[in-house]
Amino acid sequence: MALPSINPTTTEAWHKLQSHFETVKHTHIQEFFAADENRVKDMSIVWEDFYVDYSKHRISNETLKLLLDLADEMQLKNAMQKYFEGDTINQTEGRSVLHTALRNPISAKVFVDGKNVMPEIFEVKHQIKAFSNKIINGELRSHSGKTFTDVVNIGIGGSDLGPAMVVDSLAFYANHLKSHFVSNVDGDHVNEVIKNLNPETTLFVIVSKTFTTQETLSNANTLRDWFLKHAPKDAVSKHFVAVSTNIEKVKAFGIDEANIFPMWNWVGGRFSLWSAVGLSISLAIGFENFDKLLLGAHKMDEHFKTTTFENNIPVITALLSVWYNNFFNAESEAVIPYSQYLNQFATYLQQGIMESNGKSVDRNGEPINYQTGTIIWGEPGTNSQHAFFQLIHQGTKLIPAEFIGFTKSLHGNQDHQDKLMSNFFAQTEALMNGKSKDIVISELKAQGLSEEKIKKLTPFKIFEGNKPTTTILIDKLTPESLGKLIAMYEHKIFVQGVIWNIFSYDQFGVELGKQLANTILKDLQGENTKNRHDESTSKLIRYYKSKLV
Ligand code: G6Q
Repeated sequence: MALPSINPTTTEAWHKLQSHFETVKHTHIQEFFAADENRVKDMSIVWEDFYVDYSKHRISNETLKLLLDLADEMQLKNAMQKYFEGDTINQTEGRSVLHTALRNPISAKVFVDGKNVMPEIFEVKHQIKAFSNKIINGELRSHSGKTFTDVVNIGIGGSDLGPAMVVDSLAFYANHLKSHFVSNVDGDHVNEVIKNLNPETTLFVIVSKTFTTQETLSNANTLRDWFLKHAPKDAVSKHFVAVSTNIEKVKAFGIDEANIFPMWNWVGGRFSLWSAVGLSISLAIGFENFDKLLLGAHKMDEHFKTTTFENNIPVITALLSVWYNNFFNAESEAVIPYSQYLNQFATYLQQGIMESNGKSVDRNGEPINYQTGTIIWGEPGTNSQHAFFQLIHQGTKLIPAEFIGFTKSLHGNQDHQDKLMSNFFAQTEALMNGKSKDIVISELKAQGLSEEKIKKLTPFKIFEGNKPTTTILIDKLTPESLGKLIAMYEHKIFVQGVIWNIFSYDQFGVELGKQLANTILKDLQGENTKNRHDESTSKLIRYYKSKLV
């Protein structure tokens, strides 16, 4: 059954939010604090090992109430039920959206077309477990009898970003296998990776839901050709495995059926790391850790499903984002993890968030007259403080930011950890409070500057403050807590899609790129096509070809 189609701007809550916005848009967060001594208590959520403080936002209790009313009017509760129960909420592709089922316990029952899918999910999980255990402990060996040393994940988009981010984020838990990721069709990518590989001890995992993706198949072919220069033909079956829904195409590539890890079309690419797409994760950190990642995500699913909206982390973070996007007209959001391990986290989120909610047609197929998908970006602190923080502090744009930190460091160097976290706390404090003219002047006076110099410098040294941030403080970066964090963002995406009345689970914009490149490839590779391009493109193609001769 489909989700209802309601234009959010026609709801009562939206109208009230609009007039409420006019009354609070200039209020400083400090004024909200001054007016409410319970603010931190009321605007923070403690759940398991997560502490989420959203008090440093440009909201009052009234704002929050109206945003929650908006969620009710948009029938969020009902939509959530449809999401978890496998209704065809990906309506434009006629599919359920069931990445949540992948992290369910075996006792759960989830039906797709009248069939409980939990048994097959667990069958594949056992296959992942058995295979990764055997590769890690050396039971499964290379064609020449050696233990594997390296694993290459060949995939792109959803078949690359999730596993690559998790493997990187959980490097602390990694075993002896070295992980590599080849994604770009740029041949320099695959060739750089090849430089570090020994064909005799390398396992290749081809990940492609459709097994038709140009980038992945080109890279897989190049790696197989390279491999076969060093090994006999029948060695392919020992060194190449695949994750796909397209069993026939995988077999045609030369991979044994026993080496195929199935997935399902009710798992969207960008939400697929919990399926066999996560095989590279299981190989890198062991199945037990992979399972803990899934457990963490499942706990977040339960939190999302069962917690009242006012204490519900994905619901609150999504509504705050709607508040800035649709009322303050903020264009982007920053995600700043204070952990070097989460170096790829924002890049990973960019796909999930921007591919899902970058839509301009509503669920009736009508053009939308309000803003949808936010632009998401970020880099780890403290590095980013020395890069783009200037613009967040003193630029002209409003950029709400989510700060993610961990109370314990993994290697246990407390001096570094205290320094890291003092920056973490200091930044959100400074973004909120800014620095007033009086303080700037007294600081400059203390430095002994002349009256004239002080007058000149003061405007540049003032920080307006009033920059909103959410602080997400987690005990420790573990497979389980990372699973919770990723699932939190998955549900945030879902909630925003419901509020914006869009279909979050298709990606026709991505598919367009796949078609266009195939057409131009024929022109580049000399086929005498009758393809017509605009003047600019035709000239660019001619120029490119002229340089090749
Ligand atoms: C994700 C998208 C997209 C997809 C890639 C790879 O939601 O659909 O990023 O994951 O295009 O597709 P294949 O797995 O089919 O190769």
